[in-house]
Amino acid sequence: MLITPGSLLAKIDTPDDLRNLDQAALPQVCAELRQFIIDNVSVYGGHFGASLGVVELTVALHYVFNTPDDQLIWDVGHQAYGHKILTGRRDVFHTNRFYKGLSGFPKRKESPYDSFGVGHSSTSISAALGMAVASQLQNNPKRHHIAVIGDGAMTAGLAFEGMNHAGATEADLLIILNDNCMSIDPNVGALREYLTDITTSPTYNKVKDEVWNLLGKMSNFGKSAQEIVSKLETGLKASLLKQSNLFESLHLRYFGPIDGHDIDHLVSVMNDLKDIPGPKLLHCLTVKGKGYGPAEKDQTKWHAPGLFDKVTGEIKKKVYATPQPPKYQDVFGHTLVELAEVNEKIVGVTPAMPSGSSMNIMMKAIPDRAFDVGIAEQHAVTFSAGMATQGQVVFCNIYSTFMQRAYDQVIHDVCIQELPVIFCLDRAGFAGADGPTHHGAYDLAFMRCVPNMIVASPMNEQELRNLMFTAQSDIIQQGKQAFTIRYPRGEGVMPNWKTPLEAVEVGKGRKIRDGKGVAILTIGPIGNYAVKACELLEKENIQPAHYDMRFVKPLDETMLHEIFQRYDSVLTVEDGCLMGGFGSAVIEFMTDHGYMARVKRLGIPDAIVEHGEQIDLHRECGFDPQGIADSVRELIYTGRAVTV
Ligand SMILES: Cc1ncc(C[n+]2csc(CCOP(=O)(O)OP(=O)(O)O)c2C)c(N)n1
Repeated sequence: MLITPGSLLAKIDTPDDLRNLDQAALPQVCAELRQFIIDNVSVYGGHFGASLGVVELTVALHYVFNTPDDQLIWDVGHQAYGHKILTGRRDVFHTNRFYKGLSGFPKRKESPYDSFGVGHSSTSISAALGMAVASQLQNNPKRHHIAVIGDGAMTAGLAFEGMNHAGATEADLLIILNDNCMSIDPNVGALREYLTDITTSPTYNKVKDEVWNLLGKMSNFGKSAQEIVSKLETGLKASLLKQSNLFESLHLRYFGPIDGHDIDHLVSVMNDLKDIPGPKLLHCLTVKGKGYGPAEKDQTKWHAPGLFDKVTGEIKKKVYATPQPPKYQDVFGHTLVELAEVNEKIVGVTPAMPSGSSMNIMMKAIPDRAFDVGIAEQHAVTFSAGMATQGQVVFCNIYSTFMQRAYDQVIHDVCIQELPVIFCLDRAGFAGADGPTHHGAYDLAFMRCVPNMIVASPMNEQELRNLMFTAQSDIIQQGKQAFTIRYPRGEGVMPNWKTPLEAVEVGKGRKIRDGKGVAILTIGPIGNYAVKACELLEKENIQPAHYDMRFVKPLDETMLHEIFQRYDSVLTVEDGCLMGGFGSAVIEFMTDHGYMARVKRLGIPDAIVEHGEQIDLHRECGFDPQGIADSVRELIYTGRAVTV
């Protein structure tokens, strides 16, 4: 479906075209940009509310600053659709997030206007500061560096590390705080309260307006006048405004709050700020979903709503004639409550993903034992460790990709101290349309090498429930090991998933089927592809055995002895990186025990795999059902494996 831009937007091929427009035309540009985003996302999907909320900011930034020479860095990048559309990607925007299409996030390879690749939050300040300091070193004092960061992303330690450093420099850095009171779910924590205080304080706002007017008047009078105003402003703020202390105490000059939807004001303020040296922060108030009623009303739902009818606001859901399997995240959420109702020591922790992880089910059912700690993965892990020292049974749910941030905490705060924290890693394996920043490719490799860590992955819903049941059991909790359970994004395979809870023996795999010649060893839900592959091969009278190993650590050594004694060809399959992952573990076992089988490993190669539907990416890497079947055939026909 062809989406036609409005008449002004149709002529903006680069920000230069935007900058050639009269400022009076900008409200129309904003309206057309907003409409173009609505038209596109309703039909092609993607993130939604965040981009609508920064339409005016986006237009103002490209209008005032000389991009791409001036460096503009979007934090997270899920709000950068307007930026992409204004920077030469309007006519291919319908490919956004599709296989081989535009990335859903800024990406350096995609455009010179994407100064920094993003996806994970809270990197913008550090990256922009790095650029600003490099500009100083390279004697380029005219270049501006702008980080646009949401109030959600601002809660992360990394953002504060960046500000702490920035405040001790003279770097030309402008931080735009895009404050909409939302993360994906409502933003949490003391910073949120603080920002609300600043925003609503009448004293502060009156003084701020006076200072601003003065600054505007004086800016025509040259540098010394500006310096006087600047001193006056700082003095006023310091003496009168307790609320401004947070940013200013970090030596960032604080401006705002201003209405982030008033395009004229934004342009004039940004023009003023261009001439103010050093690190500074502009606090803009915006509404997530601005301009699209349903998205303004239910901001969490409209963060990434899927396809919808833009006229009625109805989100389109596929309708099925028969009951469908649930999402793994929902099995997690409901099972956690089921367990927590019996085991009072259970608590849940999520870093800013209540809806995404379905921790919100426990937050609703047992609010005092479920914690959203903000975008703070490192804190989430150490906070969990702290609770575990006191005997709480902690389910810390973190997306596999975001767990990368908290690796040191896993080692230093959990495993070295022998604390039995339970890590549930959602979105393990290929994340799909979110792409390489979000793929959960590495967790098997980085978790299995840490001592005092059990690593498991369920092949279906029942297995997930049983692993969770096992992890919270006294025998595991009285042990000295953390317990990682990784599962993917999306639906499982069991419409009737509410099976009775049963303990699983740690380090025990499951034989799915006996076979001849080749044994397929899988870990996690990718095992269901192997089941399909076996069905395909059956028609050719090829009958590989299939084992769901269930644990990457400890491996089921009894089962592996049986496998290497019976089969001379082994195929391992994992939805994770090949280097150091499950297949590597199997090969280590083989050499450690003197076996000499032919082993082929399927998984994610040592390369950045881009975005697309999960199945497209599995196919690309050769471990979709067809790819698995092909590998079995290869082992059969080119190897020593014998079928009878
Ligand atoms: C390290 C990390 N943790 C979690 C996420 C998931 N995530 C994506 S957007 C988002 C909310 C960001 O809130 P904010 O910065 O305020 O932007 P808004 O969506 O409100 O515009 C979260 C938690 C992420 N991208 N990176």
